[in-house]
Amino acid sequence: SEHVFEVSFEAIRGRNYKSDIALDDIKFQDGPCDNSASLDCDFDVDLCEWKSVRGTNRYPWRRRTGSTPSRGTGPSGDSTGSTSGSYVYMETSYSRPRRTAYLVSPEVAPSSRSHCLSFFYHMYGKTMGSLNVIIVDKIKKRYSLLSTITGNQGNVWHYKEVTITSLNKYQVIFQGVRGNGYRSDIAIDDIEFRKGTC
Ligand SMILES: [Ca+2]
Ligand SMILES: [Ca+2]
Repeated sequence: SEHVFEVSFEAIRGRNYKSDIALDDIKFQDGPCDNSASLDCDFDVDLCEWKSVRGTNRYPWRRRTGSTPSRGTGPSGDSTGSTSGSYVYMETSYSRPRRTAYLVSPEVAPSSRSHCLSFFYHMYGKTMGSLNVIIVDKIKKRYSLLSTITGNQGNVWHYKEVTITSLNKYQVIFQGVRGNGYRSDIAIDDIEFRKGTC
């Protein structure tokens, strides 16, 4: 509402004295409630609430089960070691150096408290590029780089945690950046987002 308003709780007594009603811990803050979006996703069924946005790379982030089509890059299963589970990845064949693709979260409500974003990443390949974790402040339209991982990290899944604090509503963005060759497939799995610092 753009007008001045009041919020009131109306308590109505029941039939007899066994009707006490209690309230506690009322909070009031700007923005939608904190449970508006979930960032958690294991990518086994779909992209959950994440959106794949093609940047300059030939392919956007997409789900995959088993290994990626090229040898010498990409995982051979998802982060649980399962060849039936899925992950999301950026395919880098038929592309050029420094080309990008974006995996974008739903909007997260502002909060004075921190959140912990955790995820697994797989960055195997001789010509591996970079994975950047960015938050975009939806009010100030400002982008902040929170984490960057660059180069060949071996043929294993790694766990990563990033603490996020924002007083404005925001989105989390994973930016994949292709390296100098096709051995640059970047994969992500098991994103979790919870209250508190990491
Ligand atoms: Ca998975
Ligand atoms: Ca490939």
